[in-house]
Amino acid sequence: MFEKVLIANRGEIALRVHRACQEMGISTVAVHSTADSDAMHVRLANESVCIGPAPASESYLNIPAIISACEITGANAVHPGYGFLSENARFAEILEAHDITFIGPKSDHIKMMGDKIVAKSTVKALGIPVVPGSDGGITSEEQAMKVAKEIGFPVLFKAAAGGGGRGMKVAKDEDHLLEALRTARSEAKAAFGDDAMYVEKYLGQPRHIEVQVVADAHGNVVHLGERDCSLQRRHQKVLEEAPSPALNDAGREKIGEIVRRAIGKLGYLGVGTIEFLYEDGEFYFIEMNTRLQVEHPVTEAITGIDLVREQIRIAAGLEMSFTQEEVQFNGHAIECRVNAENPKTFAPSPGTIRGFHTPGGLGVRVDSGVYTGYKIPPYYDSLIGKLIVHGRNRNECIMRLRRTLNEFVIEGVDTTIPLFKDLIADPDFMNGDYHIHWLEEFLARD
Ligand code: MV4
Repeated sequence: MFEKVLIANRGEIALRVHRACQEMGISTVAVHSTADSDAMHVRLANESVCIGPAPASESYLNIPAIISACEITGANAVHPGYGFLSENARFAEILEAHDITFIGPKSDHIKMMGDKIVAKSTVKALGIPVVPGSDGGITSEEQAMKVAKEIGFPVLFKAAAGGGGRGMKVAKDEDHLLEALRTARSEAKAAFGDDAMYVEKYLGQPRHIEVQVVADAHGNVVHLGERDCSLQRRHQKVLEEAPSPALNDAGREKIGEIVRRAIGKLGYLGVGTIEFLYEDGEFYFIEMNTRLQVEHPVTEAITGIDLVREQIRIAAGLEMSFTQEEVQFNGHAIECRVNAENPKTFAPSPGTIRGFHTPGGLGVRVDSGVYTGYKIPPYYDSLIGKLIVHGRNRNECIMRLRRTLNEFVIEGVDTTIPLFKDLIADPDFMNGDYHIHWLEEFLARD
């Protein structure tokens, strides 16, 4: 097992990784920018290294500085958290070249899933259902028109280098196809320097359901069920829950086993998430994430499995600590992403936290890197913390969530807590009756 792990991240996820390491007897190294000298992840870690100035491009994304921090401290492995360098194949390769273990999948798989066209054709060949569309990329405007007519309008153009909603355009009919394709292409070129595109049937009101997998180097592959992440605003997830209100045990078992078989054939290593759109009882693959995700705690809550611990075990060459047969899904969990933002306008609200009291009690988890007196810097994302609530069933979970939102005190900055109080009181939410556009419609109501 590793003696020392460097955590190449900040905020709540850096604390999350530190906690798993401590429980495994592993010493931790925090890295931080000059803006984060007083951050909790720096205080908690066994050692810390300043890796650069405030902008992430010069600190948390600064590969040479992070490699130097490993060499200075003698760290044997790096956990990248989410965001920043977590899906950077080159970072994983450079670490390996320095005999430092990247706690994550093989760089080939990161690269493969980073190209959405390659990802889609790869998983399709492994038996995962995909959205009907161009098999591979668009080769000409004529071919794009031919495919669109075959699958039927509306269609959606997507960038191979995209993800997270950038470089996408809907064409509602034949007359708008070329305009959509050309606009999507130029946006992709500007955003990613790569204008490779593919086209899919546009699904109008699907849910976003993702399946968690874990695979080790000994041939064990397990699925940990799904998370429903349909409640998003501008491609940012706001609230996630597990299990999905839209799925029953048979549906879960079916998609879980399809994913499990595919991931086994792929020879994937570590934790991963296969994202689907779900409409009219059918799953359609959209993307695979090769990292630990922000919303992983809802899966931990209903399975009792520590995903970061498993990541570290697997990276060290050990077997994962459970089998598919041992996985039991227990009750219901909901996560709220509490951001330092105005709950109506979503304007960022950085500043000093003057008062901070987290809720507690049975089935309550708060993952946060802030404290009273902490100054939220303006340079990074606005996540203050995640409130994760577990109950024996969805109704108990929602009642507990309401109770904990009322207990949560954060003074000095605006937060999205009031939004969650409104959201969970809505009858559609209570009934689990929502889709990927529902939250934006809810927010547009007066
Ligand atoms: C789609 C879609 C409808 N039809 N694909 C948006 C981000 C990217 N990861 C995939 N996305 C979508 N792909 C087809 N064929 C609608 C979306 C989409 C979306 C997906 C998941 C969660 C929120 C979303 C919000 C808007 C659009």
